[in-house]
Amino acid sequence: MFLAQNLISGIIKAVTDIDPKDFMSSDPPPPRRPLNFAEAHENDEEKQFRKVFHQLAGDDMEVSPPELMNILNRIVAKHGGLKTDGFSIESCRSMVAVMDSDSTGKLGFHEFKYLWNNIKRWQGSYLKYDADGSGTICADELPKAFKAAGFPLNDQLYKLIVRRYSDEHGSMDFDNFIGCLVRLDAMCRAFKTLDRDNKGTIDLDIKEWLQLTMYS
Ligand SMILES: [Ca+2]
Ligand SMILES: [Ca+2]
Ligand SMILES: [Ca+2]
Repeated sequence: MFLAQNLISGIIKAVTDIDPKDFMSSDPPPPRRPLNFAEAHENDEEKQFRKVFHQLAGDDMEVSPPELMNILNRIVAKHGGLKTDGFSIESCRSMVAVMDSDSTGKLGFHEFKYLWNNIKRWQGSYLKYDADGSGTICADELPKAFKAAGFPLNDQLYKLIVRRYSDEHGSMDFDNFIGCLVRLDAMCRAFKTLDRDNKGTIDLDIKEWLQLTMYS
């Protein structure tokens, strides 16, 4: 109990000087629409993306965690500037969980497109802020890269993120960078949704807390 209190007051201390209004978490994917309606209103770019999506997702038209792992690892293998030991199934399960707005256990077209656009954007920050060209984001490159990605945190949170997502030398490789930002983005989005009166605080009971943390 004492330990838990310590941990919680530590977390609260770490986050009090942060204003959630500063976070640019992206808007949630739009609700699922009837397929015919959705397809009839798509522009060329979306139609093109839907074709690619069908190939990646297979006949169920949903991307499962192993499918996501396969897709991401094929892409990073082709890209020399991104150091990574590959996306793990665990990190792909987590990404699917936090993006799965309609609780199917997989990513549908809009959920996937949303994730995809974010990964593309964050890949840009990764390459831009890898100042020494090491292929990884070191601890001193991290604040700039995260700020550019839309998340101005404080020193304590950056340290905590390095402890959780970087290697023993403080370097974060590409799969960890993306895994971390997908989660950070989703958690900020969840916070904003729950903070209905926009006061910067949320009120959760144990059931809501577990629903949020256990499927993530
Ligand atoms: Ca599938
Ligand atoms: Ca889904
Ligand atoms: Ca670097």
